[in-house]
Amino acid sequence: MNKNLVIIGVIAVLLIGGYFAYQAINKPVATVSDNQQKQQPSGETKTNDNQDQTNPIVVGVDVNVGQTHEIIYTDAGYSPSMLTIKVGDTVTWKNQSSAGDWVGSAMHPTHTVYSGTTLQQHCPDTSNTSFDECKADKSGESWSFTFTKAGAWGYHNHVNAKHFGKVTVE
Ligand SMILES: [Cu+2]
Repeated sequence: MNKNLVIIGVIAVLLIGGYFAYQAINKPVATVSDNQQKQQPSGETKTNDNQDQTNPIVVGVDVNVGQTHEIIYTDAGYSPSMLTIKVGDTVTWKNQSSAGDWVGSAMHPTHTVYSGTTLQQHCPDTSNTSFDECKADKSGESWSFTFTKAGAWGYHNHVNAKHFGKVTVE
């Protein structure tokens, strides 16, 4: 009798204790996770909306727009004398020499290599498409040309042809 009562008592204590322990463990956890699950979806939705709105701007930045490169002309010549650029890029020659600078496509004196036309045929080059400045600029002036053809394009100073350089367009 006593043994049975003890066993029943132990089982009862374990069941009751286990029930309260189960309630104590699960209730707070369930409440916290419920609150987190209710809060997070609205927050994540707003974050995703913001990312969707900014993505097109990031793609726009990646679009290749023609870059501008500088070549300085001094009494020593062109620097850099060799330059590699991309199709659509622009090169600006800045005359910091004490004399004139007339940037002209190879070969001197005809300037036919880039355009296929001679200096006499394409100057004055009002459309600025023949890779020929068509006049000598003065110290402190500059001239820009946008390359639309891939290739290795030699050039020189038409009024001082010992100064020359090359623009490689990829
Ligand atoms: Cu020339």
